[in-house]
This record gives sequence, structure tokens and C-alpha cells, in this order.
Amino acid sequence: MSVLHRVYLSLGANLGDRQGNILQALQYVQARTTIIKVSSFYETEPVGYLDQPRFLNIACELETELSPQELLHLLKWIEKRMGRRESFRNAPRPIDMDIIFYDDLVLESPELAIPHPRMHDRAFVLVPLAEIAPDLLHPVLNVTVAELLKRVGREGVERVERSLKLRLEHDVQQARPAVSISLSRVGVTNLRRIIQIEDGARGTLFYATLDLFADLNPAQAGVHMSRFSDVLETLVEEISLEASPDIESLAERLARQVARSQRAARSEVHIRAQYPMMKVTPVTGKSVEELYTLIGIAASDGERTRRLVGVEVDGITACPCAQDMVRSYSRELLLEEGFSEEEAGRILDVLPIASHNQRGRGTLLIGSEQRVRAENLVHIVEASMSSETYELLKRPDEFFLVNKAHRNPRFVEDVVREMLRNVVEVYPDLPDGAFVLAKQENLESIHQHNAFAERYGTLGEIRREILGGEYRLRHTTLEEWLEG
Ligand code: PH2
Ligand code: MG
Ligand code: MG
Repeated sequence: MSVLHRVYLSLGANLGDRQGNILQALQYVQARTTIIKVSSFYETEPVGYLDQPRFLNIACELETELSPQELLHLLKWIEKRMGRRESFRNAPRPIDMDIIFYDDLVLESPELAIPHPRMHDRAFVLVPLAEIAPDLLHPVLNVTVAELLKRVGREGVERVERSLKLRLEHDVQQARPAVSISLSRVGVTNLRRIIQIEDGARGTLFYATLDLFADLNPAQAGVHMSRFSDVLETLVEEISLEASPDIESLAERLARQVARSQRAARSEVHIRAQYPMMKVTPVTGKSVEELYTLIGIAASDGERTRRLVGVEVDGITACPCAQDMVRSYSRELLLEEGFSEEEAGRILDVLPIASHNQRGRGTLLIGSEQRVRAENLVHIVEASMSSETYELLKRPDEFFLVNKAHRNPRFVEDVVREMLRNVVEVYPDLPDGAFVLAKQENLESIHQHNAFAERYGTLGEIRREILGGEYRLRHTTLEEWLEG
């Protein structure tokens, strides 16, 4: 491990695109150092040789493994790379980069002096430096940067906003669109971020993708796209201090802020995160980590919000139809072998019967004010397929899984119905107004296409069918439920 040195630089430019040059120099300097802090930009009166354009000056703090000589060579290389020519002392230049402090080092050599020998009487160095490191001690003069600045004063140094010569004349987003019609959802999709969610007592980081939407009124040309990422950035900062209790609360906070920042009548946020859970293999009892997809969805009208939690889980399904054909065929073979009808029936009841099977993907979403834990939903989905899967299977585990799957042959329709029944029976305490969506997609092993089934609706609608034997044609959709 090499030692990291803390260095303060002063940068100045008074030729060409001064702001662009300073930013370019900072980009180059990061090829070998880590920038910790950068001051504001200051416009300054030329000092020394006065008949030249005003300067733009900044200070920055960085960490580097480079020695003072190596750093000096890097800075000289950058100055040259950016078009600086050898000239007289204090001549105008596209960029000048000086080492002010290097740790507590005091050095005087023909090519380099540290601390910079004129820094203590230059306001254009001290003002930016005092902004980022007021309490830093000058190792020779033994006073702070703030104190040095007080002695010198701020004259000739004026803080300026970073900007391009660009006047924002009109707000294109606020203009009227050519076609006057409102839009249901406008926003950004597939935004990728690391989010933090409480996992037991601690916060865990998850890789997540997010979709953020707002509705748009007919009189406004566009949403403010950058505000979506802005909202997320602000929240991600908050989240890094304090984890969200669950993915749906995070979606809810985001939905609220999107509605507010876009002044939208309605906002919607979808989050998908990769969620690891420990499982134990069925026979050999080994611990394995499985990855599930955690889903959080929320909508907000600025006041009221609605939120859902869900999971997407892979498992396997054995085909009941193929199994039935294998059973009939086996019965024929047994009868041909001279077994009686009764004997053939008994044999077929005891022996496992072949079928084709495939990987299936189940999705279960529940929307409710009451807390539903995503971890629990994972088990409901797994229990609804022919068998769950494991990342690690010793041979006895593999046999368990194959056997279990063939004892529970299921179509996509069966899986969805099992999920719904499980939800109804496991959550008698959820209100009728809660929302449920169950979906299964099988990656068929005997086709190139997938098989699909889905049911959604309020828990009340679903209960009335499963428990009350009603048949309801109208199913409340996710969109309708989110509208409230
Ligand atoms: N640099 C100099 C000489 N004079 N004056 C201002 N305002 N800013 C500078 O960066 C500067 C200067 C020599 O490097
Ligand atoms: Mg200089
Ligand atoms: Mg210099």
C-alpha cells in the first residue's frame, strides 16, 4: 500500500474558454489523482503583469500517490497538452496549475518550491483556498489559510457562477404542444441505481432498475425529464444515510416527490431490485443463496398514494397433459403384460409418471396499506408451482425436486389459481379493497413460445369467486386500483 498525499492546487486561466480550460485540466488531473474538493470559480484582476485579460481562478484539494516531482511533471504535461507555450513570467495562459501545499512538506529546489512562495500574498489563491480549507495551516508561517486571507483581503476577486454564454430564453417544456391532448404517462425508464433497504436490523444495498412517470396536461409540451433523476438523486443521498424500511415505501416516497416536482396530477413509480435470500436444500440441508426479484410500485396524486409490493420467482412446472398421456400409455403396456385393470391402476398410483417440465416465472403483487412482506410472497409463489428450484442441488436434492414436480403437475392456469387461493387463505386479515395480481409465464420446453396466465383484481373480487362461487367478468386492473 502506497501512501496517499493530500495536495492543494491553485488553477488559473485567462486565455480562450477559461472555464472550459479549468474543467479540462481537472479532468486530466484525475488521470493520476483523486479530487476531493473543488472551490467555486472566481474572476480575478491580473496580478504581476497587469496588461492582460482577467483570470478565472479556483483551488482544489486532491489525494495522490505521486511524489511532488511526479505531480509537478503531470501538471506541466497538462499545461503543455492544453496548448500553453513557453513565454515570459506571468504571461497570459490558457491554464496554469500550481502546487500550493503538499502535506506539511517544505521544499525548495530550483524547479519547485512548496508551499508556493507567493501564495500568502495572493488573494486569487487565498480566496478559493479559504473556501475549501480555511483551517489548513501554512507549515512555515504557521497560520491558517483563513488568517492569511484576512491579512491580504479579497480585493480584485469576485465569485462567479459557472456558466456558458447561453441565455435560457424560453422554457421549451412549458410551451404549448402542436397537438393538444393529455398524456397518461411520460417519464424515464430503466434508470439504474443502488438502493438501500432494511434487511432485519441492517441496511442492505441492492442493484435496482426504476421507472418513473408523471401524467401530462394537454397544454404543456413536455415533462421536466431531468427532474426525475434529480428527485432520485436527492433521495438516493437521503437513502445512503438511512435505509428505507421496504421497497414499496421507497417507491411511495419517490412517487410523492415526482408528483410534486412535475406538478403532475398523477405520478407512478416502479422499482425492481435483485434480492438475495438464503434457502436450505430439501434433503441434504445445505444453505444456498437464491436471487429473487423484488418489486415495489406506487402511484401518487400529490396527496394520496397507493403502493404495492411483489416478487418475481422462478420455479419449475411439470405438464399435467403430457403426464396424462404417459399414464394412459403405461396402462396399455401393463394390460398387454397381463396385469388386471385393478392392478394396473394401483401400479400407476405408486410409480412416478414422466412428463415434460420447464422453468416457470411466477409474479405475485399485493397492494395494501397493511404491511405484506415480500419474503413471504416468495414462498407463496414457490409453493404454487410444481416445485421450487435451488442454485445448488446434491443428488438426493435433485431427486426430491424431480419427484415433487411430477407429483404436482401444473399448467400456468393452475399456478395462478394456486397463488390466488394461497393469498386468500394466508391473508384473511387483508381488506377487500386490497389488490392482487398473480401471473405465471412458462418457458415451454416443447415449444419456442411461452405459456401465460394472469389474474388481477381486488381481493374482494377474488374472494367472492374463490369463497363465494361467483363468476365476475370485470376484474379491477392494476391501473384502476392505482388510480384509487
Ligand atoms: N497567475 C499568475 C500571475 N497573475 N493573476 C491572477 N488574477 N490570477 C492568476 O492565476 C495569476 C495572476 C502567475 O501564475
Ligand atoms: Mg501561477
Ligand atoms: Mg505555474
